[in-house]
Amino acid sequence: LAQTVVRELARAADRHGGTLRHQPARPQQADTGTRGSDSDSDSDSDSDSDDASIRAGAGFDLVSALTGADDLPGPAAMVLAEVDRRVGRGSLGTEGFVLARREGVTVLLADGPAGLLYGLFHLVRLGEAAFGAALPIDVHHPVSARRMLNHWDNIDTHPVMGQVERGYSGGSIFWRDGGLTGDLDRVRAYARLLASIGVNAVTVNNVNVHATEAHLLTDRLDDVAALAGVLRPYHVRVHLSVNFNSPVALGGLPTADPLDPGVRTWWAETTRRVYAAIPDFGGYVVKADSEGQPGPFGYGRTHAEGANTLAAALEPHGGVVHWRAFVYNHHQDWRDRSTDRARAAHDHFAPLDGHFAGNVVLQVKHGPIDFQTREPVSPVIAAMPGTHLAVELQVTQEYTGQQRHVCYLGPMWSEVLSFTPWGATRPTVAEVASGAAHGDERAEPGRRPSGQGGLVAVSNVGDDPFWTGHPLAQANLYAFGRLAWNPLLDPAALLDEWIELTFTPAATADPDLLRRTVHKVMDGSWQVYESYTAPLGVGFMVRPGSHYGPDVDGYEYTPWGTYHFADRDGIGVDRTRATGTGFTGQYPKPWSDVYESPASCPDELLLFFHHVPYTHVLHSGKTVVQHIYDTHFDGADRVALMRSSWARLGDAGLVDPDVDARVRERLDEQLRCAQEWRDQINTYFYRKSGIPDAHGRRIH
Ligand code: BDP
Repeated sequence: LAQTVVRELARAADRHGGTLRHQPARPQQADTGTRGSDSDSDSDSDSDSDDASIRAGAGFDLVSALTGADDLPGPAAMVLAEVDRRVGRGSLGTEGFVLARREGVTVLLADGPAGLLYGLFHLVRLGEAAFGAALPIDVHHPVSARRMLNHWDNIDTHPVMGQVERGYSGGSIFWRDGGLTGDLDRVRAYARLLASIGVNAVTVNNVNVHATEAHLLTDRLDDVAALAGVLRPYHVRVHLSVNFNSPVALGGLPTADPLDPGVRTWWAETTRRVYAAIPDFGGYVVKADSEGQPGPFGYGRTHAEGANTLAAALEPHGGVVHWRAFVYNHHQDWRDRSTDRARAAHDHFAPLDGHFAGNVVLQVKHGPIDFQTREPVSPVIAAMPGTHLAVELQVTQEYTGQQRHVCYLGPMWSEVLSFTPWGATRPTVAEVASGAAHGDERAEPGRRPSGQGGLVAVSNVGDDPFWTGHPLAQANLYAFGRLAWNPLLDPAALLDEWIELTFTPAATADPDLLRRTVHKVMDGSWQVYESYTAPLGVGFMVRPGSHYGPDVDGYEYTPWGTYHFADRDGIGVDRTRATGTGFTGQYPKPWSDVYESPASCPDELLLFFHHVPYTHVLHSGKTVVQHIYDTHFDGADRVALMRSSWARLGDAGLVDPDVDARVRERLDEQLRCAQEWRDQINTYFYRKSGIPDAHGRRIH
């Protein structure tokens, strides 16, 4: 890792025309307010560094100590150094760093190499500002300890799902031709990319663990170790998705009952071998009793009993189990309006709060259903104060345009992370996920994270030359990493960062044109996508299986639990306590009351919580059906504008021709598809309701 830091530093210095002088790590005294009193314990110090101290916040004299030090190997534009690792108030933590610029020298300090690495990428983000005027002391810590990507990659190509389940960026970046990829350089480049956005953990296989991939845990472990070796220098730990039935499938045991002593021994032994091969292995991710995956229910056990068995195997090695809360009945009777998929995760997991081991992290999708364009925040997030919790987002755009549509998700995630489940101003979802809401430390930028939990996202990267299929979908990966580091960051500002780092500025009469146009195309693209797809939070209406393009009734009479209940009189799912499924009762106040009444329910979630007549008047003043017509006409028109804005950029030669060609091709498809959505949705609701468009537009 240290070598990586030096290499990255050289690149950063190069990029900004700076001179690089590497200051070798030297023990440094952490100032805990008793400066000097215990400095003798660091007697291996080889310099006059006793003068140097670090105090986050007030008083910081290391910069002057270093710039004035005579042991520097010559004049320096930048100095990086490790301070000692003693924990105490004001210490930086494994991943934190502090940055300042004084007297022409940029100084970056961290407690260890990971912090230096993150600090270097921060310097790259700052660009020339890092080497210009003086910079005040700026302390950075990630808010969440674990910032993880889940790759839904298979080694083999699945007959229906392809190689990457819900992947829209070509094949897997890790696996090819039935084995480990031969292109480890690309994995290395990916690791670097992940480090640059602060991601520090990945799973390298699908949560649906098929037969071949199950063997990564045992006889194909060498491949995982090889990947871990490539990711390690970039401070990215490898985790594995494992199959709950592994003791039977791989171990030949007669059962996978988590309370069976033989099963427990099998997990302990298998895990010991994993750590022998990969000492910094992160842990397991488990999808159990979900969509056909085996789980503890098969043995009459609870999910806490299941998770704790795997946790016990990992515990001696410092590993964690990410146990997914995505558990629901996918064989539902669609005629039964009282069964509600939205309720399932809370029904299963809330009673288990407090029963999970300390190294279990319950991984909860941000919404109660399944990564729809608009959902309320999952009530599970507020229901588990005694459980470590990670919030799961979907960077891969399964339900948001499959990387053929521009849909910048930063604003959606920012909304989710800043949502306050108890109504008061604090804590936020981000604080619950970091562990701070229920721990003793607040999760704020500038303080070290305390919990096991964090933020997880399903990756959108594959072996595509643009990494993410749609070149503009890279911004989603970027925003995820940055928000996982600091959820308070502004998504529009993140887009600025990404634009600055991604596009090479061209000499033009209007140097800001590129930035302005990319903002114009992307800023509101989530709302645009929402406006031409399923209305007012009702969700789905997508083609079954592929989940791309419109099919209003595609899931309506299926067992999957995703219905809109449109009939001649109205639409929406009644999830109230008074007359519906009672789902609103899973929220604490005030949300349980806010969502219970159509009068207080936010418009954008109305049909998620209520079944209303087409003539119901929204807070906006429009009827539901007129809202549907208006948003669908408007959404398709806005895509046409996005397309012409982008074309002007390409015509002016402001983007690389390959990128331009790919984005144009995708915008053509987005426009075609948005019009298809518009026409099907509008026609469907016109025919159901018999209510014409108030503006006389043509609807069939
Ligand atoms: C759904 C996807 C499915 C995943 C599942 C999951 O359609 O492919 O396996 O989520 O999260 O959205 O496990």
